[in-house]
Amino acid sequence: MLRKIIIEPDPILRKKCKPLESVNDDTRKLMNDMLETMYKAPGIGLAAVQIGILKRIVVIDVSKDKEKKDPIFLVNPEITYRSKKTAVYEEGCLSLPGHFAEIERPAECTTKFINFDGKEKELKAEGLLSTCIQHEVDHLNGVLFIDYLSKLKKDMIIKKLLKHKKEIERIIV
Ligand code: GNR
Ligand code: NI
Repeated sequence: MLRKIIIEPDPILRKKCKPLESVNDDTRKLMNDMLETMYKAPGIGLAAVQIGILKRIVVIDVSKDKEKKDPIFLVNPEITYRSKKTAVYEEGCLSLPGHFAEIERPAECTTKFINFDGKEKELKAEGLLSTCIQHEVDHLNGVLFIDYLSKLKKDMIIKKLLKHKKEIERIIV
């Protein structure tokens, strides 16, 4: 089932998400909905909070080939290692449509998480996957990439998004 993606500014995106006690069929159903919503957008990652569910769940697929899907499901992800070396990527966010910025983060990270089958796993990542994992874990803590920009740039983006939201509201109502 396709879900609606929440756009900034929205207080939901600033909430801290709750860890899951277990992975059951409802969790798996939700993860499949998240994946469908992410592919349709299209995006390379999605946190549950972006569809209004305050749980620590993330889906990611950074595979280039659209034919060969390679989804990753992360429940209760915890970054256990961050490299000193950093990398800069041009980041986008499905909750900040039309806005992009270069963000510097640790180049490599290791993440402990529970997978689709409910098993505990660890994943060492570099490149775009590493950046994406850090971007998604930020979502679970109510953090967006614009929080790393100057107040001026951040406020400008929020203002534009708010204007865009109000215009859409005006058309619908
Ligand atoms: O689709 C997305 N692209 C992206 C590009 C660079 C760094 C992070 C991302 S994640 C983003 C989808 C999204 O908003 N995930 O929360
Ligand atoms: Ni995002």
